[in-house]
Amino acid sequence: MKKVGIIMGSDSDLPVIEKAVAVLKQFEIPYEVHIYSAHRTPVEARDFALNARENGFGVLIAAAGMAAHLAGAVAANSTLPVIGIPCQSKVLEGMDALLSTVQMPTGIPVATVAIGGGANAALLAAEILAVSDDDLAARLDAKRAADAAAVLEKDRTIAANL
Ligand code: RP5
Repeated sequence: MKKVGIIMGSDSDLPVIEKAVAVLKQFEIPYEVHIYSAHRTPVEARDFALNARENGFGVLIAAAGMAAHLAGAVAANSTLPVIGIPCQSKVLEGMDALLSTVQMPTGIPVATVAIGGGANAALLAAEILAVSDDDLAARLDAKRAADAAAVLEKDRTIAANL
C-alpha cells in the first residue's frame, strides 16, 4: 500500500496530527510524519513534496496554522492529492488558517478539511487509497456501519429514557 505523508508546520500542531495518526493506525495504513514549515524550512518542505511520489507516498496531508500556506506549497510541488488541515491559533481561532488553506487559486488544488480536522483528513486519505485497494475499502465500509450502529444505539437509549 502507498504511504500517507503527514507534514506539520510546527510541533505546536501535533495535537491535530495525533488525531490523523490514530485513524491511520486503526486502518493499518503506512505513514510518515515530519515537521517541515513553508516559511521556516521551505527547502525541506519543497524537497519532500517533490520526491514524495517516487518515495512511495500516495496522499499528502499538510497541517498548519496562522498564514497557513504549507498545504498550498506542498501542492505546488506535487501532483499527489494534498489534504490541508487548518490549525487553530490563539488570535483568530483558525479562521486565518482555514481561509489560507481552502482558498487555493485554480490549478493547484488542496482538499481542505475542518479546522483541526485531523481525523477526517486521515479518513479522506484512506478513501483516496481505497480507490485501488478493495480490502481497505471494505474496512472503511465496516467502520461506517459500526459508526451508524453506535448512533442508532444512542437513539434507542435516548428514546427509552426521556
Ligand atoms: C505555523 O505557525 C505552524 O503550522 C503553527 O500552526 C503556527 C505557529 O507555529 P509556532 O510558533 O507554534 O511554532 O507555521
